[in-house]
Amino acid sequence: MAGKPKRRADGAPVGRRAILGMLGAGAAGLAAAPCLQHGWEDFLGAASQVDATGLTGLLPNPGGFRYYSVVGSVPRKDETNYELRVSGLVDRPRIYTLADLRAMPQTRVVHDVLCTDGWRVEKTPFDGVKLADLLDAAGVRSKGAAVRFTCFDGAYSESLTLEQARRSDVLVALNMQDKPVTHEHGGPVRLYVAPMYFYKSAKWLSGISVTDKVVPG
Ligand SMILES: Nc1nc2c(c(=O)[nH]1)N[C@H]1C(S)=C(S)[C@@H](COP(=O)(O)O)O[C@H]1N2
Ligand SMILES: [Mo]
Repeated sequence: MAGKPKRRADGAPVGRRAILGMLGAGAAGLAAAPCLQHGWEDFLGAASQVDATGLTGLLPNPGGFRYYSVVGSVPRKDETNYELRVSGLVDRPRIYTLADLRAMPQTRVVHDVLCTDGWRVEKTPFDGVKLADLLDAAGVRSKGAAVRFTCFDGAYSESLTLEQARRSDVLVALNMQDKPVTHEHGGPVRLYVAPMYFYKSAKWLSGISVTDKVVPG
């Protein structure tokens, strides 16, 4: 991971650590250095191991969050053009608008946000639709075992097992800190996977596809 950045067939870098804007090249190199274990773990316990240098505390850290994107510019979407496509191994594929999502029952999850780079934002509220509700509405077929998420940045993807995806603290989030998710934070709709490191919480969410196995992001 500290070696050559991976590239897609079209030449676009796919590394998730392209930290744009706020971090200079030196700071980005520092942030990219550790290759940490990702996964389903007690990240509160793991947090103390993440920032061994203490240097990340010196980096710009507005509101505790850092801006991440693997691409330089991301189109802006709002209620006029946002779409979320639920597809794959389901009986009832569907495209949701922002209004559709807002009309569904909303769930609030408050948890600490933790990035593998060592920063944390305590007790951050997110509100949105439970991913489980969207999966139930779609009718997951018996071969479905995992869920893949794609983004309208055109590059980032992530995935969960179906079991992880069905947890009640996994949201298709419309609000973050009691305001609509901003473009910078992946709005109008981002995934929020409360029990896992924040890299799982795909920003600019545009696709949810049920697959027969986990497709690594
Ligand atoms: N589409 C997309 N989603 C993404 C990322 C990204 O680069 N692109 N980075 C991930 C990582 S590593 C983190 S820590 C969080 C950062 O979210 P923020 O920019 O709102 O702080 O988004 C996650 N989701
Ligand atoms: Mo992250």
